[in-house]
Amino acid sequence: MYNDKKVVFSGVQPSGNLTIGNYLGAIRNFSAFSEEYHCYYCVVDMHAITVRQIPAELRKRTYETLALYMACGLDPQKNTLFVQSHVPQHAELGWILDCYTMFGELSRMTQFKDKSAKNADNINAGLFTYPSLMAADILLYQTELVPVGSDQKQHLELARDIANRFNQIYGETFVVPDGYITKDGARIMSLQEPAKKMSKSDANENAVVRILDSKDDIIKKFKRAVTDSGNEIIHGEGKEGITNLLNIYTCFTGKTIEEAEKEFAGKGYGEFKLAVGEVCADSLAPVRDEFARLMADKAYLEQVMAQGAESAYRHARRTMSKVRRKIGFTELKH
Ligand code: AQP
Repeated sequence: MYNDKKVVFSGVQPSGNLTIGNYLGAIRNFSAFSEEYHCYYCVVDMHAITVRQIPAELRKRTYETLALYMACGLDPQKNTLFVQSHVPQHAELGWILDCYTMFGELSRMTQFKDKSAKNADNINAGLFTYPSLMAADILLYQTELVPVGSDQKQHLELARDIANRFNQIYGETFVVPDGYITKDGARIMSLQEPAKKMSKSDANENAVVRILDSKDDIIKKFKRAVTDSGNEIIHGEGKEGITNLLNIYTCFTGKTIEEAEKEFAGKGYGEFKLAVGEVCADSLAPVRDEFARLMADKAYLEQVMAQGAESAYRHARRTMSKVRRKIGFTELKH
């Protein structure tokens, strides 16, 4: 515990322009914790390099992701907003936890299988050990709660297993974290292949709606969304495309699926897709405006980064000193 408040931690990779999946599954839910918890929201640039990045792009997206956190309502005075590589204890604990994570456990991770298939020419060790670095991110701050989309469930389970294993060997060291996965928004699917989750690094631009897309682009993408050969706007099996659109619509309007189905009963796919596009674009408009304002003030973003790194570093250092002592590393005496 830190300042007597329980801790919330979550992160987003600056590996592309963020999508409404990242927004609805994760970032939008972050600010609800700011009053009650000590919140650490991290731009996880070290995770991003498990896939080859263009350096200038990575740098730019790191600033953008931080600005998006704030544009989505995270006040840097109430939340610790920081960049992972600015706090070296992430790498340090990541390595230590690698030694408490089993090869078999990592081999079972579906994200590793998916990303290896997508990046067959660069299946590096970092891609494989990604989950133990993620465990380090979380455990470093003695985190109680991790708000994430449902695709991170498996990694989170592994973080819990690693924490329990470490605690069993050395006695209480880490808080064992719980996931916080909202029911709606937990899994937004691709607009072109609704069986696949929407991913910011998808090569097909029509599959992905980005938080910063213009209203015109958002509407165009929804108009092109894959549906099915029927004509009813209802959710369920065989209607994966429509189910995804209904889910997105309800996330932005706060309506239930049943209410949305009733609203569009007897209407055509075209009218429905346009309505989803409109509500999505209009809901994101204030985020886009605030993002543009923040990006124009790089000095302020750098100030937030520095302040966040300092606060995260202070907490991370305390956990690391405990971990180092427990595993038998020697102290450097001055
Ligand atoms: N489609 C999604 N639906 C709901 N939540 C999602 N998240 C990601 N995609 C969806 C949630 O967003 C947070 C940040 O994700 P990340 O950047 O750490 O990595 P990711 O899960 O690998 O996201 P992407 O968009 O698929 O990135 P790339 O293409 O780089 O791999 C997490 O909480 C995640 O659950």
